[in-house]
Amino acid sequence: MSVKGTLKISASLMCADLRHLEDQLRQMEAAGLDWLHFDIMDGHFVPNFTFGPHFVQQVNAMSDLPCDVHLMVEHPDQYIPVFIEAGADIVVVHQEACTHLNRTLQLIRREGASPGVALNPATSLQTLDYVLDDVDLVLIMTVNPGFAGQKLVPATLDKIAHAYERLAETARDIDLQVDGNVSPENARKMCAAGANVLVAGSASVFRPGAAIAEATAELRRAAREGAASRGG
Ligand code: S6P
Ligand code: MG
Repeated sequence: MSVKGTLKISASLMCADLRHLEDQLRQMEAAGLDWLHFDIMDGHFVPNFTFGPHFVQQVNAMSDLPCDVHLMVEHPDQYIPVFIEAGADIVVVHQEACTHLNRTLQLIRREGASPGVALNPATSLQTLDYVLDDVDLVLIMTVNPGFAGQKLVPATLDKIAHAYERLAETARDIDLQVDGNVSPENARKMCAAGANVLVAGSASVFRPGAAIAEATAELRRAAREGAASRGG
C-alpha cells in the first residue's frame, strides 16, 4: 500500500479572513486542521496574484502547523530556496511549469523540504511514471488553478482513482492531495477514489457563514465515509 493512509486537511489561507489572521489561525489549530496551504501565484502561470515569501514567513512565525506551499509560478527554481527559507515544509511545483522537473524536485529535497508535483486537470498521469522516486506528494488539481470558488472538473474524479492505482504500485509512501472545490460532498467522492490530503477552501472550512470548527468536522466526516467506502 503506497498512498500514505492518514487523512490530512490543508487549510487554504487564500480563503481565510485575512483581516483577522491571528484569530483565524487559532481557530484552524483548534479545529484540528493539519497543514496550512499557501497558494503562490505569479500572474503568468496563472492569471492571478497572491502571496510571496514574506507572508509565508509571517504566518510560519504565528503557527506551528506545517506549511504546504503550492507554487503556481513560472521558473519555480528561482523561488524555491526563498520559500523554504521562509518556512515551507512541503513545496509543490506544477509539472507544466518545470522544464527539468526531476532537477526541480531534487532541488526542493536538497534545500530541506518535501517535494510534491501538481498536475492540472488536463495533464496526463503518465508524467508520474518518471518522478515517483522523487516526490512525497502528488497533487491532482480538481479545478484549473488560479482562483478559489470554482466548480469541480468532473473528469478529475476518475483521474484521482487512476493516480491512486498508480501510487499503490510503488514501494514508497506518497500523499495523494486534491485541490479545488473540496466540498464535503466532493470530498466523499475524492476520498472514495483514494485521495488522502484535502485542500480546504471556500467550499468547506472557509464557507461563508460557517464556523471553522464545525465545517472542518463536517469535511472530515465526509472524507472518512468516502475512504471507508473504498475500504481505506
Ligand atoms: C486554486 C488554488 C486552491 C484554492 C482552493 C480554494 O488555484 O490552488 O488552493 O485556493 O481550491 O478552495 P475552493 O473550495 O474555493 O475551491
Ligand atoms: Mg492550491
